[in-house]
Amino acid sequence: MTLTLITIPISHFCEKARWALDLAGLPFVEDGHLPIFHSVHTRRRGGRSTPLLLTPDGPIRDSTDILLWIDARHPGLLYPTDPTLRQEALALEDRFDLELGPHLRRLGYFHLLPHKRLSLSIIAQRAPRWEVAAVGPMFPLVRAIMMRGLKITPAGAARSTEKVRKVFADVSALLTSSDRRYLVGNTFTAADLTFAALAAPLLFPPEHPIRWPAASERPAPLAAITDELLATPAGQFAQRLYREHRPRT
Ligand SMILES: N[C@@H](CCC(=O)N[C@@H](CS)C(=O)NCC(=O)O)C(=O)O
Repeated sequence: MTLTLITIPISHFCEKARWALDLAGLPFVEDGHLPIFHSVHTRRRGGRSTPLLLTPDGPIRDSTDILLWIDARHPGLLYPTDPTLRQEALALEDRFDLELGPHLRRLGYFHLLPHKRLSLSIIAQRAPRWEVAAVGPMFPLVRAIMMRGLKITPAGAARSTEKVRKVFADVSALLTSSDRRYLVGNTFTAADLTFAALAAPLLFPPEHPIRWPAASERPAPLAAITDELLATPAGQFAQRLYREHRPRT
């Protein structure tokens, strides 16, 4: 079975799918592209956003659907087999997809995109050489399209900061109120994987497949948010999940 995962490699939704494929031990080829450039490839394959998984059953267009497709082949790997716990894991995953993913992305790009060299050092990883060569001179245009598409404004970033803080506070409360090691039941599930993968671009876990800029290169406001989130039980939890559950690619 040949699997291809079309990604924007820095995308945290792509990391969610990539982590799940790695966890299942399913071999796949990552076809990574720069933002904007990705759409030629996703549209050609019947999709739009990334991740897009090309399987013998057809394209799978959403990260949660990709995890469910993997789970159908490896029952119990990502979702508990107990129906109540399974629903709990799916509900948390949905919440993180809606309330953490887009807001953390807006916040991260808000702090990153003003810095061209730093931005390129992150978003150009795992992309084809010609795209990397082309994006240099086009960067102001790419940045403007991304800022408009993702509604990246100071007011939007401030709202997104509060949304991210709220999710971290809720996850911290869930973990500490019942002294849990995982969010659902007592095993690692899609809920844990989703939280850690979607939080990663602000926490910079070293086990992540992207090579992060050194702490000294990170813009000060970004570093301050990272420090704040890492000091929470939820931030520590995400770091532990990367250490203990993220297979090396
Ligand atoms: N609900 C989707 C969200 C995926 C998503 O937002 N992907 C972004 C990258 S983080 C993307 O590809 N955006 C570009 C586009 O939509 O064309 C999923 O879980 O897969």
